[in-house]
Amino acid sequence: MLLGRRSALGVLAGTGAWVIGCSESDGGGSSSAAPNPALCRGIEGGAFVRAVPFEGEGPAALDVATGAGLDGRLYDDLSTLEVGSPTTPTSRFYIRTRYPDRLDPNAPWRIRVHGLIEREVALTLEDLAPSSGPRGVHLLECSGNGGGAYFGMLSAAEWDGAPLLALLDAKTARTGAGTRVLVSGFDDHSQPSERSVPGASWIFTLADLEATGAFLATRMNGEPLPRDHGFPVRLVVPGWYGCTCIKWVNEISLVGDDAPSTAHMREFASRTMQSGTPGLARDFAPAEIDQTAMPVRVEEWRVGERRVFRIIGVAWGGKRPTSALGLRMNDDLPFERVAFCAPPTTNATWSWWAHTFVAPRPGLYTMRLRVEEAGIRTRRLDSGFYARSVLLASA
Ligand SMILES: Nc1nc2c(c(=O)[nH]1)N[C@H]1C(S)=C(S)[C@@H](COP(=O)(O)O)O[C@H]1N2
Ligand SMILES: [Mo]
Repeated sequence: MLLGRRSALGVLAGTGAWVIGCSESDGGGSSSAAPNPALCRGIEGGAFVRAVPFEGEGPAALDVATGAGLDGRLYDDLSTLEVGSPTTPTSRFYIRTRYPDRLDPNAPWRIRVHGLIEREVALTLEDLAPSSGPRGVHLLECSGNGGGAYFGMLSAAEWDGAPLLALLDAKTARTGAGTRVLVSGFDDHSQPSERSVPGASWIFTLADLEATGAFLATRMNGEPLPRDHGFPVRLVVPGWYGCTCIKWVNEISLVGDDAPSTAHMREFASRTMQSGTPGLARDFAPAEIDQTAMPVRVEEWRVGERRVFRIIGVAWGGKRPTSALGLRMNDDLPFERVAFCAPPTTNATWSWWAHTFVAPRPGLYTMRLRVEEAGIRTRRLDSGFYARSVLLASA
């Protein structure tokens, strides 16, 4: 069987062309790598030497919450996540904006629903309860993610919540002109922000809410939503950037086709790959996360007499699972297919992959990935956004 026990050399030979000193994979997408769960556990017959740090990233504290209000952050350390895990432990889930100090966690929560509906209503948490249930694992990524924080604004959790569109349909009667849904969250902080505009809100079409299955979340990884993640209720829009996942949701308004975009949408226009900064909500494209991938950990191993690197990474975003992922260890080297730890079956969270590499020369290597399957949009990946560099010694 393909994935059965093999010698260390056999495992390596199956994952790259270095053994014969020339490239078999021409990057044209012809070669395919079978899933390789063994390589995701380690290099059989090899000895782990050290983790190799990424060059030109940080500095940033990882896995600890820092700052307050709109500038409060927690960057998660993707390099120490358990390989293969679909979720991030809640205590390490990234935070972008911390619990507003002007909110009272003990006050009863109400969501004001108004606008182009027949009668304004206030939703309580009790109103959400009947339609709340497990919504599965979904990842969040901040559209402002980047190397300054080791790309640690990417996390995944298992959520419970109530689908938003069905809730609105059950609790309100829309007028014909009410075609879009504005979701806003509490965003009043006593600390002035150095980087962000206060006020978080996004406008969705009814079709967006339907297609994504957007839901009002009240639980995360089996526990009530932590304060910093939107307690008591936040929006989760599966497949869209985190800036659309409004926390501390306190207002929903039915608006029309002529609704202006919000200040929050405009703040995030370029980061969600809009063309320009549209003044109308209807000129915003869905803030979808395209299929992408990056290495999260590079390890040095000793295999017999050789120095071998193991690259571990994740692939996420997009709408249909693909395992056609090519990695180029540097711009002067060919793309080679990476092996997934398990065949990717969902785009709701990341999939793990691994690869081995023997460096032909010592020095800096800049790793880039590409999707080698037609019809999959990869704008941010192809822009070089997720390229990461390491200093490697030769064999
Ligand atoms: N009320 C409010 N909601 C918000 C924000 C905010 O600043 N205020 N930030 C948004 C952004 S930019 C991101 S990436 C996500 C982050 O959610 P998390 O902190 O739970 O990871 O929340 C979104 N919801
Ligand atoms: Mo964000």
